[in-house]
This record gives sequence, C-alpha cells and structure tokens, in this order.
Amino acid sequence: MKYNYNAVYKKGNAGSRSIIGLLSLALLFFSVNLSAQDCVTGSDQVPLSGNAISNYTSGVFPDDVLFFEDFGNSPFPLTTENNFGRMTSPYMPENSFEFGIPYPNSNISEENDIENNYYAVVSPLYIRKGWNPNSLGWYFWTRDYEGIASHRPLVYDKSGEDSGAVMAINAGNVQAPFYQRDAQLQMGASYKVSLSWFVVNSPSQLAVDVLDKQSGDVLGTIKTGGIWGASSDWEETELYFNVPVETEACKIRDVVISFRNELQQHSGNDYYVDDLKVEKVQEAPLDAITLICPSPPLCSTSGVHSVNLNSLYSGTLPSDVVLRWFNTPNRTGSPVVNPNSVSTSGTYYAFFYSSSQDCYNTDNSTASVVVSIIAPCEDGGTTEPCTKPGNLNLGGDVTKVGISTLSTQTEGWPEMIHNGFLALESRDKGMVISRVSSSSVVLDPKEGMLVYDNADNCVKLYNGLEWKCIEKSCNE
Ligand SMILES: [Ca+2]
Ligand SMILES: [Ca+2]
Repeated sequence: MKYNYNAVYKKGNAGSRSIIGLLSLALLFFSVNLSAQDCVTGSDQVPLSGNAISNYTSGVFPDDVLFFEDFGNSPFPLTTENNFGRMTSPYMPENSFEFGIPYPNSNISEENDIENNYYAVVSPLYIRKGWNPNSLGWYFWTRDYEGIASHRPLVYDKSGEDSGAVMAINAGNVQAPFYQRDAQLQMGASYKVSLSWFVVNSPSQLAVDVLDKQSGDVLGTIKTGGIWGASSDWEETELYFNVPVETEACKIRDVVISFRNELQQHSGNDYYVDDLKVEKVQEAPLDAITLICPSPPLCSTSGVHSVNLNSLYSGTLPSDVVLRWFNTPNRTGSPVVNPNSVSTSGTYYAFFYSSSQDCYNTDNSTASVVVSIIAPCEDGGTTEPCTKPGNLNLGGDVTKVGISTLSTQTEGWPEMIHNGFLALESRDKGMVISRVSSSSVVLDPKEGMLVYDNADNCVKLYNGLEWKCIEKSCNE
C-alpha cells in the first residue's frame, strides 16, 4: 500500500454543493453529512506500523558486543583465605556446576579435585594448589606453577599471564549449563558467539542455547564440533545465529545466552573455557541457524501493561488532523478515550479526523492494529503490581537520629518511627542522592548502592551483579 498525503481538503462534492446552495450557512454546518472520501484526499487509509504488545518495545543497541568474559585474574599469592586463587562466577547458573572448594577449606575430595559436576574460575597454573597434598592420585588438570613434573606442558589462560584465569569445568552425564547471561537481541541482526576451550581430558563437546527470557523456550542451539583427543592448544570456536526479522507474530528481544556441556559423559569431558564473547556482526555464514519465535508470554514482568496506539502511526499527520481510534472498522460506538494508553486487548481501527471540518477520512477503515496486553505476572497475572506503605506501628526500637528542616519538629519525632537508623523530615524538600551521568561510571559498586542515573532517568540499585532501575512492584 502507498500512502501519499497531499493534505488537501475539499468540502462536499458536486452533488452536495447543489444542496448546499439551498441551505443557509448555519444549516449547512450542522446538517450536511460529508461523505468520508470527501474529507481527505490523497489516501483513504491511515499508515500504521504493525501491531502492539504491551511487554515489548524495540530496543536501542549502541554496542555491538553484548558481553565478553575473560574471567579476570586469580588473586596472588595463594592462601587458604583466597581459596588458592579459585573464584566463583556470578554467571554460573543455580543448580548446575558447584564450586570446587580447595583443601583444606573443604575436606571433600570431589570439591578439592574439581571432580565431575564441579568447577572453579582459576588460573590453570594454580589448580593443583587446591588439591589435598596427601591425595594427588586423581590430579590431572595441569602442571602447577611450582613446576612439579608432568607429561603435559604448562597451560596458560588466553591472556598468557601466570594469574590469568579460566573457568575449569569437569563435565559429567548432565548437559548442564556453566555460563549464562541475559542479553538483548536486535531483530533481523546476526550474531557471533566465540569461545576458546582447552580439553584437558577428552572427549568433549560444547553447545550454546539461546533461550527466550520470558518463556524459557529454547529459540536455537549451536554446537561446537566434538574433540576426541586431548588438546595440545586452545581451540578457537566461532558459532553464528541469525535473529528473524520482526513480524506481528514474532518478537524477540530479551534472551538468555547459555553455554553448556553437550556431551553426556562422565569419563573425560574436562576442560577450560576462556574469552567467551557474543557480538553483533554484519552477516553470518550461509549455514548459520535462525532463531525460532518464542511462544506468546502468559504474563509479563516488564512493568509495561499498556500501549500507545498513536505511536504506531508511521506517517506525517496532515495539518488540522488528529488520529481517532475505534473498536469497529465502520466507526460505530465511541472513539477510544485515551489512545496513548490502551490497556485492553483487541483490534483498533485508525481514522483521520478533522475537527474544523468535522469529518473522517473514511467510513470503513482497514488500517488496524491488534493490541495484545500481557497481564503482569503477580497474582497469576490478575492484578497490577502493588506497593504498600511501611508499617509504622510495629513497635520495637525507636529511631534516634533525625534531620529536619522544620523549626518546630513534630512532637515525638523521630522516636515515633520505629526500628529506623535515620529519619529525614521536610515539608517541601526532597532527599537528593548521587546523580551520575550513567551508573556504568561507578567503579567497583557495592551491593545495595543507590544512584540516580541521568541517562536512564531512574533511581538504580546495584544488586551485586548489575544496576537495575527501581520499579514499582509488590513489597512482599
Ligand atoms: Ca582468561
Ligand atoms: Ca568429567
């Protein structure tokens, strides 16, 4: 369809003009019912850009690299306090590989030895230090930095530094994920997943799943080749996937990219991974997979439960014209009262309306959008997220410290507020917390830290892993 708006108005047609001539101007204004096609010329339909779903907004993707992981460096010198250089990863999924606690911090040999289904982020040169020195029988990971004899050469991480860390994984019979991260994909784009892996004990095979964050659906899986003999050097692997172009039925944005063991085998299947990277690329090889579309979500945790119909208009409004929306193609019933915030699923039909001419561009609109409002997940998706005021009547310790701008404080303030440390009081002033250009400028943030992010216009909380806007949700 082409939409070509000349924004030319004409009033009436030849037939109606002959009637007009017999009528007074006032009568004309109130009684002549212009046919819709006479109201706006150039087109009879309103150009729209697709349908609307309440938990989806097209993203902005300034960075081509979604994430890169080199696992940093093991602490040095090696002590029992720092687990002999062994570290955990915040991206190890729950209920998957467990941290291989070294000896003597743990007396469990499976943990010390990073046995099947255990892992550690650690420099390969330091692994042996976590072994029980009286039980080195199963020690096979690599020669350690003290140079104890082994038939293997020293294995360094990808950085080549002594303390450069890898994720050491002892895979078993379960196709367990060992590293997974949230990411936002751009529809129609192509991505490259690259990783380096060193098979200490063969055989091994890895896979990467792309999961829909909302539904958990696996949208695509890409596998490395299998390695059937121990590596003599790092294996560099590049895997690719495409994201389908956006359609009314297919919207992908928030995903989880999950690296996992592909080979279901206890024996062998032990390896290091390093330099995991996911980045957008101009194009993928011809044999790259394309993600499938996720099933529609049953409920939404996005906090967005309405859509703006007017935002779907893709043209330039002719002068003197506003958009009006109806639930029927022939404008029966009343126009939608607040099209900027529609919270009821259904099909909505668009019309141009000229208030000065009091007419619509057509009697039968085929310009429609299907609105899908995804209920919030709280309470089975039946109610909006809630907030509740704190209970001030619980008793307990009083709040001893207060800062007030009032010349006369409220009687009993701040002791009347229970179990607090510090109370602030003002009739007309707010508390101002640190305002930063972006939360990313905060070096080494601490869990529980708060800032106001000027770029995202929200108060953000650092949860120990990432900064997140504080949003409306139930206090339970
Ligand atoms: Ca590394
Ligand atoms: Ca194994």
